[in-house]
Amino acid sequence: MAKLDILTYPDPRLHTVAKPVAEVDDRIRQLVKDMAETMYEAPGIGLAATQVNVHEQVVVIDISETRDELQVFINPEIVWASENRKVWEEGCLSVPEVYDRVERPDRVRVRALNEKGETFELDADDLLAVCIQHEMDHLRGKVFVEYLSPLKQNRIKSKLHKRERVRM
Ligand code: GNR
Ligand code: NI
Repeated sequence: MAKLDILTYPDPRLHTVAKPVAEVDDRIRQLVKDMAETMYEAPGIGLAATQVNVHEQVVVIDISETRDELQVFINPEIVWASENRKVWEEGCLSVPEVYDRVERPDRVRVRALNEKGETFELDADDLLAVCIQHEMDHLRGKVFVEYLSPLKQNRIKSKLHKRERVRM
């Protein structure tokens, strides 16, 4: 097991588009373990491979209070999204200390592969729906702050550059 380094916005590597996983093999299962360890230690409720500079379509999520309900999504696709949208206050491990409101479909149906390479479908609402969409954005090279106004994005960039300089 290994804890991985998380890229910080505005690192250009966060805008890389992830490739589909060709085969769910031991290499991918090790990546899933390392990503889970990294997410739990951070701590966060989700992590996309993009954030640890691996550009393949792998996501881990655990929204449980007890932190023992790991969900793995390989090559996830949204097969249905509700017309109804909802605003949620989002944060991101790649954008430390920034929280802001993002509007997204409030329910989604996702199709993905599990760690065994089997296809499954899942209906998600509330926090799980938000988290899956947030992680799938990472795989497309999109960070949640890109939904905010250009003014806010510039403020966040300068705040994180300053933070970098003092090595917080
Ligand atoms: O830990 C996380 N919390 C969170 C809160 C609201 C909406 C989305 C998230 S995901 C985030 C972890 C992360 O950055 N995943 O990419
Ligand atoms: Ni994130």
